[in-house]
Amino acid sequence: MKTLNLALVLAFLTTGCFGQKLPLPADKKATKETVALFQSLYELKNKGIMFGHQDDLMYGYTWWYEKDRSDTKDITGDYPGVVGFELGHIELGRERSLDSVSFSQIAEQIKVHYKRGGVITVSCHLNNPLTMQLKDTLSSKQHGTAWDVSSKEVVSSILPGGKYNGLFNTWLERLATFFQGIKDDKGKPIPFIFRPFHEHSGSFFWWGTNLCTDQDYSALWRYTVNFLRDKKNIHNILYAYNTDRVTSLDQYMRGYPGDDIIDMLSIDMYDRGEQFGRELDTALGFVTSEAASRNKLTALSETGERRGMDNWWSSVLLPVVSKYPLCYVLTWRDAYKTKYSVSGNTVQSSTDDFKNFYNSPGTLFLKKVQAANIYKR
Ligand code: BMA
Repeated sequence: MKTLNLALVLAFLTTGCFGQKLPLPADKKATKETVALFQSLYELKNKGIMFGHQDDLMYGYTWWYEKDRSDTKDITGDYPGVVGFELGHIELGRERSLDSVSFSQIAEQIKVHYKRGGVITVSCHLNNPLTMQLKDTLSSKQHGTAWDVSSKEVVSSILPGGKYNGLFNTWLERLATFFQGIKDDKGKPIPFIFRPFHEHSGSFFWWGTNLCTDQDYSALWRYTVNFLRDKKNIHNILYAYNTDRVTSLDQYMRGYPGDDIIDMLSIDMYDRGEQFGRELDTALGFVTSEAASRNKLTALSETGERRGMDNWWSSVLLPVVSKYPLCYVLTWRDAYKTKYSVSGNTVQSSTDDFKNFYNSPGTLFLKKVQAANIYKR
């Protein structure tokens, strides 16, 4: 009897309740805070959906790197629960990203957002390691960039045995060095979600579906994670698998690197027409149920309104996403004075609707995420 009681107490302590034991991240050596983040997000996805915004703390629609500023906060009085940061060009050893953001300021703001109790996600539009070595015969703007899809040999060329494997290792070293510097005040690694080689189902990046075989795409993922996790001993990363718009689970899973590599099944979908709501509904249906069967997290990791609607947040996005256990929805960057901004704040009515989204009981911005204390369990 005593043994049984002890077993029950232990079960309570490890699961936090008498329910099912919570799953763990793919990295068996994940740090305590990384495990806490994974498990908190796993639970939180059933309670509400976090709002995320790319580069929210770095610049906005009319400002550039101002202390504590955020377009989201300007409108709602609250920061996003999730902030996205972009590392493209770190591989080249540059000081600023492809969006002209300083990497040291990115590191600083990652720390700030972590200290506030928010979630960090990192994307990376890596240059094209193969074509950037070649002369640009057409002088195209995309030459040598992540968007350069002029060769189908890129992924195989950077895998072991490929001509540019050495170069790719150098790039991964640079990424690893940046990641190793992401620490809190006590010197502990800050956990974050990393979403490399994103939107695989599209063919607009050199790692896209039509640009490499599914086997090579999967090998690229495995090689990258093995490098960062096993070779460089980095254990504060949750890895997000990601596609662009897809219409079936088969299409979604093409090139999936495996449950021992991936922590989150995510999808990117922008609203470019009336069919968006239906398509998103279908896609989130199969992505979230697949994630549940594999004990993984889920997110709509990029989305945005592209039709000029002023009530998109409450009439299109919210009704669909609130049907599913998603950790977060993230809208892309408010590039300085561009057409699209987090709120559509060129249009007052859209800003008002963003406030409706903020005020919905189903959405979680930073204050609610802080209350959940996600890094401690
Ligand atoms: C894209 C665009 C680009 C940007 C890139 C990385 O979707 O916003 O202008 O350089 O993301 O942030």
